[in-house]
Amino acid sequence: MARPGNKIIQAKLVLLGDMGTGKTSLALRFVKGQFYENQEPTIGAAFFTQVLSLTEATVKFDIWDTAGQERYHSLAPMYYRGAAAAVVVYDISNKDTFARAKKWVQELQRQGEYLQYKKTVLLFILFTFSLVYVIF
Ligand SMILES: Nc1nc2c(ncn2[C@@H]2O[C@H](COP(=O)(O)OP(=O)(O)OP(=O)(O)O)[C@@H](O)[C@H]2O)c(=O)[nH]1
Ligand SMILES: [Mg+2]
Repeated sequence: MARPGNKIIQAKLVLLGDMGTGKTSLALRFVKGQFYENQEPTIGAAFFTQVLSLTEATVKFDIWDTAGQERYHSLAPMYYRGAAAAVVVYDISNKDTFARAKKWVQELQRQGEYLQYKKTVLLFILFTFSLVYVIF
């Protein structure tokens, strides 16, 4: 809930990474505090919102959770365009997903003009249940 009189920041956040690395699980944990062992793969992309009330400001997150399957790769620019931050996710037990994460970082750096700020916050998230708050 927004605090009365508090500054409101609207921020688009995009989750990127290989299939099965836990993007949707992270989003669901952040937004609903839930976890599903049999989480279905995302088709295309999923959208979530979450409001974070801080002392200085209230942050309204628009979260785009992209699908990691290769066939959806070409859709990605639609979701990272105008994003304030990108969270790149990989599975610590799967080396290939780390290589894929590095490719995402390179793509974001190449496509810098798509992003809202030149200085994009890039985070590598390990395969854990940690709750991630990205503030910028
Ligand atoms: N053990 C364990 N399993 C997890 C964790 N995070 C996610 N999973 C499981 O891993 C599987 C894939 O998780 P998803 O959140 O669907 O992964 P995703 O990155 O959204 O996958 P795509 O939508 O296909 O790109 C699901 O069965 C989850 O339950 C974790 O931290 N630990
Ligand atoms: Mg997913």
